[in-house]
Amino acid sequence: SAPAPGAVHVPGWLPFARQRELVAACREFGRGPLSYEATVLPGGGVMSVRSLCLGRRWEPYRYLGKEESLVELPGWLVDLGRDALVEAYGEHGEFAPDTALVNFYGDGARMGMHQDREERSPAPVVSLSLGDTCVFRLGNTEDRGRPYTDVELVSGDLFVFGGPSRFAYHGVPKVYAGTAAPGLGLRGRLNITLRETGL
Ligand code: MD3
Ligand code: FE
Repeated sequence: SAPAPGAVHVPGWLPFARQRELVAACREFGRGPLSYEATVLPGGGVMSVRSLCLGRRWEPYRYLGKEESLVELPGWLVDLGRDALVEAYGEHGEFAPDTALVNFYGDGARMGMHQDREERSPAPVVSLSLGDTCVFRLGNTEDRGRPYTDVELVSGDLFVFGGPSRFAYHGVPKVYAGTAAPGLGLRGRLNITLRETGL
């Protein structure tokens, strides 16, 4: 479905076996030189979400130079991002993601309303959800308030944010703890976003 212009939600896009593989891969990503870390906000607050970045490295509010990339973005994840765009728009339009941000939501974790403006490319953002179901809030491009649309994101769902939705405020106000399928191998929620930094 298309909850806003340029935004496409594809419930259940990832087969369960693929979800399990992605969960295992996200666990492995955290065993190498990188780990899932909380981001400190400009005002000193600490985010409840813990994040890890593959490929072009992101640190709070900016991307670093390529030479500082600690773990390459795997080719299979680039391919999955391109497949996602074909699913959402019928073509990938030369989508060439160079970074993946993986967010882990443990007990009580949430993400406040924000815009993603560090990327220098107009390319869409691909989002894959795994584990616990959450409420995802897609707002407007003006401010954090109304109008916004609340959408439940379930494990295996694909969401693509292109066109006008690319610079919309968005957040995750609620995660429903314990809703992940028992066989998935995950307690909590993971979200993988694939992006072009344009750097
Ligand atoms: C809409 N992550 O990492 S994914 C983020 O579920 C982020 O972890 C949320 O917001 C999560 O920045 C939401 C969906 C998402 C990602 C990027 C967007 C939605 C977006 C960029 C523009 C508009
Ligand atoms: Fe975001």
